[in-house]
Amino acid sequence: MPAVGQLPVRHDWSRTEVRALFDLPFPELLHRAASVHRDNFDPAEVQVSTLLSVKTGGCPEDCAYCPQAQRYHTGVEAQKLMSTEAVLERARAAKAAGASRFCMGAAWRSPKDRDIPKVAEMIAGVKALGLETCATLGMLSGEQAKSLKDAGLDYYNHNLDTAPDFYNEIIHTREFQDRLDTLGHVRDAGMKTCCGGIVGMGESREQRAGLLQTLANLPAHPDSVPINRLVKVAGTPLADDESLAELDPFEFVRTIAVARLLMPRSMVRLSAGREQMSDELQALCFLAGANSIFYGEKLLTTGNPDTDRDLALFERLGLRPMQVVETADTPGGTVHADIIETDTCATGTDAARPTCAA
Ligand code: SAM
Ligand code: DTB
Ligand code: SF4
Repeated sequence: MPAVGQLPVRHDWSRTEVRALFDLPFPELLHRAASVHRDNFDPAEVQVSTLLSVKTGGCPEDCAYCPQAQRYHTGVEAQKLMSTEAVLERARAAKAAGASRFCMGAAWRSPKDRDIPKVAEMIAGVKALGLETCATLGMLSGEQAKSLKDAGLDYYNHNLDTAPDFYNEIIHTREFQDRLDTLGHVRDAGMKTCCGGIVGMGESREQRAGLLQTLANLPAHPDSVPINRLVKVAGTPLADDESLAELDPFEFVRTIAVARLLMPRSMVRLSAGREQMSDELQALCFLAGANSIFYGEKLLTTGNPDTDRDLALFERLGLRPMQVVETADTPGGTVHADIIETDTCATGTDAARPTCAA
């Protein structure tokens, strides 16, 4: 069992402090992040999630990166909500392939109340297979969050996406505050939060620092922090913007490292964009503290590395998938074998425990 982290979990990071971490010499930043990573986790373990789009395309929102927004012409074919049996078939296959968490995504601004029983049935079915459950369905009301929790939902993914002061460049159909409100409903319902953002959308380093600062200063650190590198899909405004420069790969690694330093006990997920990354870049991300990936040949609508490539990468790097175990202390839930002592620190109710709080 790795030692419990020596650094206290803080929720009061200033922008100047976060920016100073970003500005460290690269070797120094990586050394610090790798040290904090091993203080809190076994650095050879990577949590493996599989993603399935259970309702694709036709979304009314205007997120400038998203291939599923109806208003952009991206070639994504809209599909209605899948049947529970079809979802369970995919979940069984994901489990057989070694995934420990199954995440269901829907291209909704927010679910309608009449959608909730259907999604609840899927969640209960996936849970019964012994997988951790995660969903990302857009904005939720407090009542909807409670219903999903009652159905057995472990994690809810809802991203801040970018810094508060860059947000209006990217999304106009909902406010930053709406996202914070949904995260509050998810925490209040007792679910774990999965919340991160996208980099490479033309934001500055200062704004990347702003995104991570906002995540780390939430009332509880997100249990999972997906860091997505923009996947440019033709037809979306960001892909069609010829003036948008590629993000320097080392800047992406810096973002992972700073996320690890600010949120030492969270799972930091190397999320969208892996298909376009070299093995060496991914290895640097694991060194910088990433310890979770999406596994399987598709994300929601875009590609992900072939499973063979991922298995070979794990083999070459000596990494192994993190196991989950059922425990009596987590009724209806699963806990990562190696993070039982630290995991609850990141949840709202336990954030005040002496070992968790600043
Ligand atoms: N509609 C729901 C919502 O927006 O919360 C759930 C699905 S949405 C596709 C989930 C997340 O995927 C977004 O918040 C964004 O961070 C990420 N995402 C979508 N398109 C992406 C892209 N082209 N590149 C990187 N990340 C992307
Ligand atoms: C997250 O932060 N990244 C995932 C998951 N949460 C739902 C989604 C990435 C989507 C990439 C574009 C696509 O495949 O449509
Ligand atoms: Fe819709 Fe979610 Fe895509 Fe935004 S990110 S357009 S809300 S599916």
